Amino acid sequence: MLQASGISLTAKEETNFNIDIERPFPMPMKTLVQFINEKQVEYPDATGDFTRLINDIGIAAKIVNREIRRAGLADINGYFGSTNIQGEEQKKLDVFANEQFINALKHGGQCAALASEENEDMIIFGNKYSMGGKYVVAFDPVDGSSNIEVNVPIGTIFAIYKRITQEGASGSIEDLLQPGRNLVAAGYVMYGSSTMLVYTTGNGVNGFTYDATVGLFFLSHPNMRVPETGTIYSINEANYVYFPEGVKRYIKYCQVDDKATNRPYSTRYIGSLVADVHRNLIRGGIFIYPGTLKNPNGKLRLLYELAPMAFIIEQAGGKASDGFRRIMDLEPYDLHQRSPVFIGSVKMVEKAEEFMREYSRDFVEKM
Ligand code: AHM
Ligand code: MG
Repeated sequence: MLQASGISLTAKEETNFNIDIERPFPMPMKTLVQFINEKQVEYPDATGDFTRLINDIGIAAKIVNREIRRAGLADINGYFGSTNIQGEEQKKLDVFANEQFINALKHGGQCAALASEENEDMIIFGNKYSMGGKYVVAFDPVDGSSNIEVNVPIGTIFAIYKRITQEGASGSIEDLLQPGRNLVAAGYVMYGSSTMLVYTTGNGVNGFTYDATVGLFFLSHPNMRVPETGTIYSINEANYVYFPEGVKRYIKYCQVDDKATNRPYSTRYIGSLVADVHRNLIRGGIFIYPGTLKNPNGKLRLLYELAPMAFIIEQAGGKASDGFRRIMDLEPYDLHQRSPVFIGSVKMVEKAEEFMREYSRDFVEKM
C-alpha cells in the first residue's frame, strides 16, 4: 500500500503507480478534511459533529495564520490596550485570534461552551447557536504572544471535552472543569517556518502542514512518536535561584559530562510552549516550567495549555507530569488554574521526577 502518500490502492493500481513514480510531480496527499472524514467512518455511531468541530477549528486557524503571516505589514502587532484575567497586556493578535475561534465555534453548532485564556469567565453559547452542542472547548488562541514582534513561532492550543450536562441545556462550568484524562481530543496549531496542525483523538498523533497556495492542511507527519529519550532540555534557566532543589539538581545532571547518556545535553528554549514541545516531540527532549517558591504552581495553565499538550505527548509515547503526578489526572477547580510541568521523552521526565522525589518531596504540599 502507498500509505505514506495518504492513499490506498489495489496491488494492480499500486504497480501502475510505481511505474509512474518517476513522474516529475508529487503524489496526491491526504487533506485534513479527508483524514477526519475517514476516521469518522471507523465509528459507526458517529454523527459527524466532532468532524465538523475539528473542521471549524481548522478554518479559524487558517484565518489566524493569514494575519500572522502579514504581521509587520498589517496593523496586527502591538498591544490592544487591555489586560486579560492573568493581568497580562493583551496583544492585538490575542484579541483577533480569540474572536476568530469563538466565532467559528459559536456558529458551528457543536460546542456548547468554551473557556479561553483571554476571557475571565466561560462563554456559554445561547439557544440560537449551540446550546445543544455535545462538546465544550478550552483554548489558548495565541500562546507565546510575547514573541509576535520578533518573528518567533507562536501557537494555538485546543482541548475538546464531551459535556457532562445534558445536551439541549445550557453548558455549565462543570463541563469544562474536567481532568485531562476525559479529553476526547486535543491539538495545537504552530505558526512556525511552516504552519502545522497536530492533533490526537486518543488514537495516536497526526500532524498536518498547511499549503497556503491551495488553502489546505495536508497530512505530513502521520503517527508522530516522541523518542524515548533525547538530548535537549528546555527551561527558562534565568529563574534558577527560585527553582525547587529537585529542578536545580536535574539541571546540573543535564550538564554533566557522560558519554553513555550523551550528556551534557543541549539547552533549547524558544519561550513558546507549542514550539518548544513540538521540537521535543520530533527530536526528543524535556520541557520544564517548574513551580518556584514564589509561584509554586508555575506559570502555565492546566486547562488550555498543559492538559491538551499532555494528551498529545502521551499519545505520542511520551510523558507529562507536575513533578509528582500525571498532568492528565490533575483535577481542575478553576478555569485559569496553573500547574508546574515536566513534559517530553518518557525517560527524561522520569529522571526529572526522580530528582523531585529525592530533593523536593515536600514541594507537592505547596502546589
Ligand atoms: P502566554 O500564554 O501568555 O503566551 O504565556 C505562555 C508562554 C508559553 O508559551 C511559554 O512556554 C512561557 O509562557 C514562557 O514563559 P517565560 O517567559 O516565563 O519563560
Ligand atoms: Mg498561553
